[in-house]
Amino acid sequence: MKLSDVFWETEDLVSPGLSACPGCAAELSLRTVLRILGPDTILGIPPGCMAGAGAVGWNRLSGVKVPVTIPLLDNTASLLSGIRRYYLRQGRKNVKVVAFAGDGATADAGFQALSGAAERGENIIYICYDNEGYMNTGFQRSSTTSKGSNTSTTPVGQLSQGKTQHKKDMPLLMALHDAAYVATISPAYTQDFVSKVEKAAVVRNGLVYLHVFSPCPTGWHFPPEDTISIARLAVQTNFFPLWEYENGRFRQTLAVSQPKPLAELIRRLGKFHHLTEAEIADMQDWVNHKTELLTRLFAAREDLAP
Ligand SMILES: Cc1ncc(C[n+]2csc(CCOP(=O)(O)OP(=O)(O)O)c2C)c(N)n1
Ligand code: SF4
Repeated sequence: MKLSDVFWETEDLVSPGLSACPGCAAELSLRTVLRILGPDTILGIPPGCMAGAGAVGWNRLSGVKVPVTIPLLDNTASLLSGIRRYYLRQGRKNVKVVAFAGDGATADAGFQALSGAAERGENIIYICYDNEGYMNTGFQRSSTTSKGSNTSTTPVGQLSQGKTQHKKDMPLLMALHDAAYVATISPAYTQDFVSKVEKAAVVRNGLVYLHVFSPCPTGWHFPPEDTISIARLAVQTNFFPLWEYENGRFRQTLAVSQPKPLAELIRRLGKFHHLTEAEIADMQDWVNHKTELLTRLFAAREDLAP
């Protein structure tokens, strides 16, 4: 689908009037995803910003215009597996059963359910919007929060310089589950975004996992109008590389020929304002290491078994 068709020829299946913060990338991604998947979709949105912001509906006046349920924080993939099986039994294989879940619900609380669903090959589309923390309850750290982040559970002060662990690599973990289709997605690269969601919509041989980089102006402390440029910078610094995995193979979908220094991204986010040059250099080393690992996986694709 061409970009112009996505935004002019499809219905916005999310009403106006959600209470997400201005500049929220998660809301933008939810709207875009639903435009592509269309009305034959059932959503599961676990507790978190997108459920709390009213995507599940306020007074029958606002919310998403497709059926939506709120699973628990920790059972989204199991609940949706059951719903998908029901539709398959009814012979309605084109009904898309989709999770739209925060990183806490995905990488921490709901990881066991998601891992099990991927291993069983449940035919659901699981989308994680990664705003790097439990944002709806006051910016607590999650396992996908970046190292050094100032959060309410890793506060910066005399005894602490923010989170001490690096970010858990959820998309890579899901690829290593050999899920049917895995992709990283950025709201700043919309054509790439659209192609991947379109691909996800027709997968029938197992679980789809899409990991969306989701800048959060409120929790990361940057101006709301900067959301897309922050998302773009994350790709251009190789902090959030764009790739996909299917049939046992990794493929880079956007090559960054001259990556920008990670410091350019870090200096724009208030949650990192306390970081020293040495700490930024440590994060740059981590990004370089990750880039090298992925480069090897992209190169090895011809050698991997289908
Ligand atoms: C088992 C459990 N623990 C805690 C909560 C309280 N709670 C509701 S929303 C939320 C934050 C979820 O974070 P995340 O999944 O990252 O989504 P975000 O808020 O960032 O959109 C928490 C902790 C809960 N609903 N269930
Ligand atoms: S706290 Fe962040 S993720 Fe949550 S609604 Fe606001 S901008 Fe979006």
